[in-house]
Amino acid sequence: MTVFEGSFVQAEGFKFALVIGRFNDLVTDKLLAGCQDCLKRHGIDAAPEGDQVDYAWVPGCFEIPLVARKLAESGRYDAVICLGAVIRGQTPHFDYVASEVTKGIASTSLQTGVPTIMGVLTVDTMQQALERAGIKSNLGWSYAMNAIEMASLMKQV
Ligand code: INI
Repeated sequence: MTVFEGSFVQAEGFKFALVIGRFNDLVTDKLLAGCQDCLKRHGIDAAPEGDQVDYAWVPGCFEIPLVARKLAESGRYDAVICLGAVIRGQTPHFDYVASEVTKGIASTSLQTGVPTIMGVLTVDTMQQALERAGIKSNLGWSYAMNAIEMASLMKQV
């Protein structure tokens, strides 16, 4: 029997792309900081001028899949991490944006074979978003862990 399991201790050589939505950047800036902190503490040079992590900023979550897919197709990255925040308002806009970004990230992963991490918060209020972006925990950290784990796992399977 073979058990495939991603490792968190051999992350040094990985290359990642981050795609970050500017919409709700009070939240996405904090997710990004958590994500970078985790990458650095796993031995990855996350500096924008370094050669291990590239950054792409997009207007909002709706635009994330297009850019994530292009980066994944380049073949340069072990994983792509998507960071965004969709916060429910008074109109159905939330549902459209949340649905498209979720589907787009899933199809990017499946169609390119590059792990594409769904680091998009879909919440009802700004309070809930901030609680997940640092007030309580910072899910940006977890999304970086997910990327390391999947990058490692994909090298094994
Ligand atoms: N984009 C977000 O990232 N989060 C949101 O909460 C949001 N809402 O609610 O409107 C949002 N809208 C912008 C959208 O992602 C596109 O950038 C815009 O529609 C242009 O295509």
